[in-house]
Amino acid sequence: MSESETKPLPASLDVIIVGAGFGGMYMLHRLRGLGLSARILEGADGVGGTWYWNRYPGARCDVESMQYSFSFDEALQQEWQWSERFAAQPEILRYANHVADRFDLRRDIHFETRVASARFDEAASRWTITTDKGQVVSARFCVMATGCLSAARLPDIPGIRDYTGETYHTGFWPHRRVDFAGKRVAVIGTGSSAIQAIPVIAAEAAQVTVFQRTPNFSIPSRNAPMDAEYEGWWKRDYREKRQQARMMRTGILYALNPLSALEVSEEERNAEYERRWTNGGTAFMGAFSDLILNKTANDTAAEFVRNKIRATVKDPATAEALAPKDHPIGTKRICVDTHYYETYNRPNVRLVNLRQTPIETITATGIRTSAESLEFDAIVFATGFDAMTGALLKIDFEGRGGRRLSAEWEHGPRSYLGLMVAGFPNLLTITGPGSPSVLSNMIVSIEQHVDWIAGLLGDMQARGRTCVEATDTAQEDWVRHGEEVANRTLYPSAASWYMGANIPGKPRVFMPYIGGVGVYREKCDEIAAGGYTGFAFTPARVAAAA
Ligand code: NA7
Repeated sequence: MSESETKPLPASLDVIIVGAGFGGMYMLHRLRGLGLSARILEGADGVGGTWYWNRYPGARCDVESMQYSFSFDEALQQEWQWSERFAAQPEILRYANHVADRFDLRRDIHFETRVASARFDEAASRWTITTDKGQVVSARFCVMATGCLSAARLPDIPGIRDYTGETYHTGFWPHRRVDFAGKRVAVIGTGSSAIQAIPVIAAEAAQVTVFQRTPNFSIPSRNAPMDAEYEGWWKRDYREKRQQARMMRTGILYALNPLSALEVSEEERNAEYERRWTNGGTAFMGAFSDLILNKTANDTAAEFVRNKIRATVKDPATAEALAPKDHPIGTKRICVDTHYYETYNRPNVRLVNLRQTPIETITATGIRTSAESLEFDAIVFATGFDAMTGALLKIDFEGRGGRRLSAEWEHGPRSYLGLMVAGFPNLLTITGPGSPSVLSNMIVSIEQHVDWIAGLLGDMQARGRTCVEATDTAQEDWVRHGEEVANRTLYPSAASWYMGANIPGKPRVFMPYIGGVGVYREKCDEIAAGGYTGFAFTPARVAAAA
């Protein structure tokens, strides 16, 4: 009998939180502090969210560990020790479990329980939530902590069900060691997950064949064991450094060069790129201030990386196929790797360029392209996620007056601040579409949203308010503002998952807010300080409690 089966779900609560990743866990902790009754419903049998599911070989965070961790508790951040500059999945999952234990969160988490539907009862101002096990719970608030990259997606390749060998998806990797020794392995996809997994699989398998549709830009991580001096530098004044990170564009503290790539000489420009390439990681994109704004500036960085690929990969045709040319660098999430390009120099690794020879079908024993039939013992799908909206739209939400979230978002997600959707009172989304979320250090954005939501709920409690809803006007203004800011950048020019472009039929809308984490935080704080402008409350006017 699982832990959840022994623990009855109360019929009525103040708050239901969906998801026990970092967002859900911190939300529960904050709500306890407000004296609200809350439970988390979680589909997995453990905490960790993304880091519970993405157990593929080589899975690692692309934000440095000193910054990819909670900042809300000084003792926690001082005591926890990361072993590497960029933490690997098992260590981050250990950290998630440590947080759950340290703050005694498990007693309020119902594992192996998924939400099937949620209906808002206007008369009672409450959500009725039904789980996949048929349990029904009534809650005043529903907080979605379902993650932005949690609805893993298998491609629509003909014959996919006919294959009789082993299959894996990087986003729901089995919870056991997968043994590739002596096997012929196909990897479909070349996004962040594939780029991390391929070098590790290639070191073990007999053969690895990578099926690439679109190449991505990847920067070496230069991962290394944690440097004690560097850790000490962070921990000496962790609070202040975290505060600085919160105000950065991406929620990551690193040196952003204020200069334009076009106002320095070619020599200076390349020296800056070289310095950042040598240091490793996504800070490469901070080399100049206009890399995501100006195509000519961007081209200089893109060509620098293409030349690095050409210098690394020995076979010129493979190097050229790996060098991205159809999107500006950084407009699809930049990848961070450990020996990715070098892996193509191994005799057991081969790249199949699907632009030249597309996959026709998956067969019982392998993959057939327009040029050849290949046999495999295992196929790894590194084919990504239905990003940002996928996990939310899996739940049948019915808001005020029978409004359905799937219908409201038919032409793309619309929200106010990525926190609430008009027509869906008392429903809050942590790092929802319309907030910086996937363009940021997720833990920084999670903490900001959770703190803001806790502030809102505390304020409502103090004023005796029972219901909050984003107004249609505030939502429309926010969506328009989000579009305007996105259109000032090069981002919308790429067919990325930020745009919904990886899912056939998904509306092409730039989903995250690109105005910057610091700017966004200030807006949210200003809105709260102004009495929550753009939100309507019931009762509408009440004095603050003394
Ligand atoms: P991504 O970045 O969405 O990558 C998915 C990859 O799979 C990408 O290279 C796709 O090529 C490829 N793909 C998808 N469908 C197909 C089909 N049908 N045929 C061939 N190739 C296909 O997902 P990841 O898991 O790597 O990373 C997601 C995020 O997680 C990442 O940004 C980090 O934030 C963590 P395409 O580009 O569509 O041509």
